[in-house]
Amino acid sequence: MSRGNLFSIRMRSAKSGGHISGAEGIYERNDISSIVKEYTDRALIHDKGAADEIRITVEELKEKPKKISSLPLFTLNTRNAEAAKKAAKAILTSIGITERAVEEAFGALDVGITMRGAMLMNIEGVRLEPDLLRGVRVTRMGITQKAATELSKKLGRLGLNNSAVKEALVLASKVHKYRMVLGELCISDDPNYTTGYVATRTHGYIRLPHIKKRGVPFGGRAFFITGGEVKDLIKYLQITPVLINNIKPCEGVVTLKEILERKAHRQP
Ligand code: WAQ
Ligand code: MG
Repeated sequence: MSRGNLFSIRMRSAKSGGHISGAEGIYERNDISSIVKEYTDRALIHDKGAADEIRITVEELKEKPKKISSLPLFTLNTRNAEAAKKAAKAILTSIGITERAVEEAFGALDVGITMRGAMLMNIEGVRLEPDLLRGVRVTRMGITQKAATELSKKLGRLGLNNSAVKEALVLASKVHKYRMVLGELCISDDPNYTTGYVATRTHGYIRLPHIKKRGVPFGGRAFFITGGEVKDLIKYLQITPVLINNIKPCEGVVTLKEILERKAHRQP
């Protein structure tokens, strides 16, 4: 990325007041108009229907973005929601998150209310976000053009080069850079997108196919967090600009056993 000030560009679209889609990134001034067009087009053509309201924010960053690597990506061959939940539980409990907390998260993602942001849960499953209806939105993250090209290439080999995967990986990579965050569970709110993921710093970003049944119009995110200042965490998630400039390996299908064992090798 060349010098000059960078901009956070964010889009949110709605239809009859309900959320349709969102997208965001960090870009150079020269790219603003083409990105605004791309985001607008995306909002107008969506599985959930065409938006009747599109909000786009273009905001110059006052702070230089922190440059980080993406999490390594893996896929499990979970065949149904039950298998996906079992795998999520095995991975998240292996780093000290309680089974109860994982159950709480799945329960909250299944009540049919879609929050704008993520839940924050301690390892016992107690909710810590100040606004329980809205949650905490992660914003001001992006990926450099060079890293985006690299990521597209790596995902393309796996047949996964789509914006859902890329954007979720960018978001998760920002989130898990912060030490207070131990794990994440994500289920898309898009009725046709049935693959979710769990992420941890040690295991990486692990895709869980069939985590929900096709047609379910809600989803959500939970960040499992450990002791520390929640206010500072929220500030980091919402305000601190982060740019992915290096891509870690993106692998094909692996077994749960491999994920759990590999973690052991990576531990210091
Ligand atoms: N910050 C916090 N929470 C968010 C954000 C954000 N920026 N954006 C979305 N959420 C929450 C919100 O509750 C949504 O309903 C929920 O997450 C799901 O968001 O590798 O598409 O944008 O194939 O629907 C996973 C990709 C795709 C898995 C996830 O999420 C893969 C996806 P969606
Ligand atoms: Mg969605």
